[in-house]
Amino acid sequence: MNKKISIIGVPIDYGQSRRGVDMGPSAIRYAGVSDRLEKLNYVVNDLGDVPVTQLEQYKKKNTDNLNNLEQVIEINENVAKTVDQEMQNDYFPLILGGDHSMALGTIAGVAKHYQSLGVIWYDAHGDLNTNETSPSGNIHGMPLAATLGIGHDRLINIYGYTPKVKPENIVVIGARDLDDGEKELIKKENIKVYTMHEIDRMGMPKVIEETISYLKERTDGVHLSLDLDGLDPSEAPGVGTPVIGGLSYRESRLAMEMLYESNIVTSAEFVEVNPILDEKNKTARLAVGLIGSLFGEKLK
Ligand code: 4U7
Ligand code: MN
Ligand code: MN
Ligand code: MN
Repeated sequence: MNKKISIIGVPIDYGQSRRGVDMGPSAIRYAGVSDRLEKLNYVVNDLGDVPVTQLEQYKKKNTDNLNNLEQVIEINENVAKTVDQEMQNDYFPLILGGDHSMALGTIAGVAKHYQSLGVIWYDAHGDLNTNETSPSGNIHGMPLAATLGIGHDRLINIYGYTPKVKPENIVVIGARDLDDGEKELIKKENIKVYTMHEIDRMGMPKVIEETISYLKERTDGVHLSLDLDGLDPSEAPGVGTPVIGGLSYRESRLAMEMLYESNIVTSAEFVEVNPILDEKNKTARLAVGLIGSLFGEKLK
């Protein structure tokens, strides 16, 4: 794994409706992410946060069933530029969120560095809505569709190009709350999805083994997009859209350890940590534990 890591905070909460997720990057830093990585002998460069204008300074607005569209676009253009720059300087981008709409920017910045980027979407949700299928108008439910080039023009064209990722290069892990439009899209584009049902039947080791060999065959880099709501809310309560019946910390840690061993992950983001909804920063601490595992920490 790349021994130089850039930490980039994205304190965005415009992509959803619950305030507080903008404090996610601070909470993860407070839980000790840099120390943890430095102990593993990485050079860690914390760039601070991508600038975000506070919502109070804007008038809340909905355009074509897209809440806060202008703010989300503006921030994500900056996210893409920052991520792109860090990759050009040979740093592994580790992006902390913030609501999941930030994946529009992270993947835009990452994907241009590869011929055929793979994406692991670790999440209770598919985030495969468009403004036409979304029941909420919240953009954090749309970024994966947008990276495929599906959805509103403004969302798919972030950082000036589309599509960013091919549907056959995506693996969704942990899904248990998919909207009808998302299910249709999964079928139509033949997207690989491991729902909780499959994970329960197969076990996490098999799911990750399959994911690794599937992505190794067809990609030259892999972005991990981990939404903390993929974990069960009994363990990770600090998220805005919790769904019961989720992955355990232990399963998730194992998944990260296996990904480390495979050496396929080339960029990563940990998103949707909401300290206001959390219990004593538990969810941020889980995020740091998962980050440690992804970068090679083993508790032995
Ligand atoms: B997250 C939802 F309807 N699908 O689109 C939507 F259930 O980034 C939730 O995964 C989206 O947390 C959750 O609003 C987005 C809803
Ligand atoms: Mn989610
Ligand atoms: Mn998500
Ligand atoms: Mn969420």
